[in-house]
This record gives sequence, C-alpha cells and structure tokens, in this order.
Amino acid sequence: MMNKKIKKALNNQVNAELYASYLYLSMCAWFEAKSLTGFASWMRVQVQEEMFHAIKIFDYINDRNGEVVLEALAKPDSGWDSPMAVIESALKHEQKVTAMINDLVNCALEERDHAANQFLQWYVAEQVEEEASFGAVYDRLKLVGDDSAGLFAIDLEMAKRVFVPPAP
Ligand code: OFO
Repeated sequence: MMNKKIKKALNNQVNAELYASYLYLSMCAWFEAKSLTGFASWMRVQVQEEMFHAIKIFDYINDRNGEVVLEALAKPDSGWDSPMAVIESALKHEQKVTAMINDLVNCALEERDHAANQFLQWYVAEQVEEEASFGAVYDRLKLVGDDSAGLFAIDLEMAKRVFVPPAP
C-alpha cells in the first residue's frame, strides 16, 4: 500500500510522462512539416520512450493497490523557428523532468516509502541518459551551425534510431 501523498505524486508523474510524449509528438510533427524525416523519426521513438515511462508508473501504482486517475494533458508547444530551437526546448524539458524525479525521490524518502524510492531509482538513471541523448543532438547542431549539408548529415544519422523497450 502507498500513502496518499506518494499516490498523488506518482499519478502526477504519469501525467508528466504522457505530456512529454505529447510534446515530443508535437516536435515530431514540426520536423515532418520541414521534411527533416530523420529528426521526425528520432522524435517518434522518443514519443514511444515517454509512453513507456508513463506506463511503467501506471503499472507500479496498480501493483501497489493504488488507483491511476488520468488527468487532461496541456496543449504542447509548437511553431519553433529552427531545429536548434526544438532540440533546445526538448533538452530544457528533460532537465525539468529530472527535477520532478528528484522531488519524487525526496517525497518517497520523507514518507519512508523504500519501495517507491527503489522503483524511482530506475528513473533517476534514465534521466541521466535522457539528458545525455538530447544534449548530444544539441551539441551536434551547434557544431554545424547554419551549414545545411551538416544538418542533412545529422538528419540521416537521426533516422537510424529505433525503439528498444528499456530494460525493466
Ligand atoms: Fe524523457 O524522460 Fe520521461 O519524461
């Protein structure tokens, strides 16, 4: 059993992960509209990753006899003015999610919920990877600057990403 505070915080994180999925779908749509199909495909994989993050918490809440209550999703941003602006906003979003996960861990520790703390450690490690993967794309875009040949080379590279469900 989980206490009310943890249950509410985890339900809130389900919404945050679904929102991340929705935001990255909006970014995927932006790249599709610009015919940057490699970036679009990379974002589509990220959408699946975020859905996986949400469902993992969904399952955990159910395993602990809690009830998942889904809330409305906020309208995601759109209309960025460059690929760099999209990736920068994604990276900032991941940093925000990292802070949310850290708050959740603090909450689990305050409530002495060791099972929730252990469960959340998966997300702590995952956020290191998430920030690194968006950060690497950001750095590459910075390197090529306004060079469109460089941008298309990155686009080709981005197309190679496939969704592999993260290890449990
Ligand atoms: Fe991108 O890690 Fe979940 O939200």
